[in-house]
Parts: sequence; C-alpha cells; structure tokens
Amino acid sequence: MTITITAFERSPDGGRGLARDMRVRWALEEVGQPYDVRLLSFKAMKEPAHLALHPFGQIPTYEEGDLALFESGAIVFHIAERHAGLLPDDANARARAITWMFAALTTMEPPIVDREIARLLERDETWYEQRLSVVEERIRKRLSELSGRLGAADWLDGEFSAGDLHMVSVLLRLKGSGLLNEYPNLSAYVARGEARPAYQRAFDAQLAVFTAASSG
Ligand SMILES: N[C@@H](CCC(=O)N[C@@H](CS)C(=O)NCC(=O)O)C(=O)O
Repeated sequence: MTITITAFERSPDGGRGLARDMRVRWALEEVGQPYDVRLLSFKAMKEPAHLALHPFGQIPTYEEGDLALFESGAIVFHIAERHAGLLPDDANARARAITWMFAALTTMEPPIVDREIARLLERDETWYEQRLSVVEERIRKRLSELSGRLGAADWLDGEFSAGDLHMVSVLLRLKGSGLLNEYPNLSAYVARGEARPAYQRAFDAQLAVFTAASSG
C-alpha cells in the first residue's frame, strides 16, 4: 500500500533536515519502505483538508490506505512496529528502545525547542539574555546526563533503534549552537546518526524539495 507523508513546500530551515518530516523520511529509509510526499504551503496546512488529517495543522502526517496518523513520534513508532530494523525483537530491549523515543521527545526536546522559540520570538525583550541563559543551562543539564549515560557506546542501548533516530534528530536541532560541542561523545553520536546511509537519503530528499522550490 502506498505511503504518503506531508512536508513543507518551503521549509523555514532551508531544507537542512530540521523539519520533522525528516524523522519520518529517515525511518522509512531505514526500513526500506518507499513513500510519496505531498508538499504543503503554510496556508494549505491550516485548511480543512489538512486539518482533517492533522488537528493542529502541522506537518508531518502519514497516510497508508485508510490509516492517517500525525505526530512524528507516533508515526515513527508505527513504522518501527510494522517493519523490521528500528526496534529489537527481544521484548525488554524493545521496551527500552521505546523508552528512549519518549525520552528524546518529552525530556530532551522541550528545552531545545524553548531555546529556538526564545531566539526567534523573544530576542527584542529586555529579559532575553537572562532567559536564554536559563534555557541553555537546562539544556546543558540534560546533555550532561545523556552524555554520562551514553559513555563510549555507539548507540543508547545496543543496536541503533528508533530511540536513537529520535534522539539524534532532537540533538541535531542544537547544531551550530556550540552546546553540543561541549559533549564530544554526543557530537560523535550525532555524527554517527548523520553518517547512516538511510539518514543521508532522507536528508537529500528533503533538501531537494527546498532546492527545487528556490530555483522555481
Ligand atoms: N509534535 C509534533 C510537532 C510538529 C511540528 O511542530 N511541525 C512543524 C514543522 S517541524 C510545523 O508544522 N510547523 C508549522 C506550524 O506549526 O504551523 C511532531 O513531532 O510531529
């Protein structure tokens, strides 16, 4: 059955892999599933046709037959459950990999997104520098804890899993901030994720959308 996902017609990050359809593309590439992409303008994302698929008018969504999903975490989980390659067979190892998915999305990502919001929307506020420093300290605390847990391992728990896919995706949002560089094992972890052929294919496909939109 054909899988169709949605993505930005013109991604605000210039197609650098940060829009969350990247996580879905990466998961599909890891498990070897072909997919179609429906590109949406910001306007179309808020119109009834898309709101029927995504109550918050965002990307990504995922359609397969009569199944429609939203939320990148749920979509990647669904892909990982249906296809081999992203979750271990052993029940306990599988549960731990799922735990890392949640950890990435609910413990690591919120302060990282807070930093982006501050930099985007709060720059002109008198308290901006103070707020940024508080948010960055919260991020450092989490990075330090994660770095301690990862240690010298390649991946968070044995083989690469959907937990790593989400964690690497979340940490990538810090690229260019300098924060990640303070933790060499995390920088190397992210680089290992980016070096995966499936990641590269997904990245190239996402970048191609932006390049085509810019030249058109
Ligand atoms: N928790 C959601 C977040 C989705 C999200 O924030 N999507 C962004 C792109 S990465 C978006 O559609 N932004 C446009 C908007 O919110 O209007 C997920 O993981 O799928």
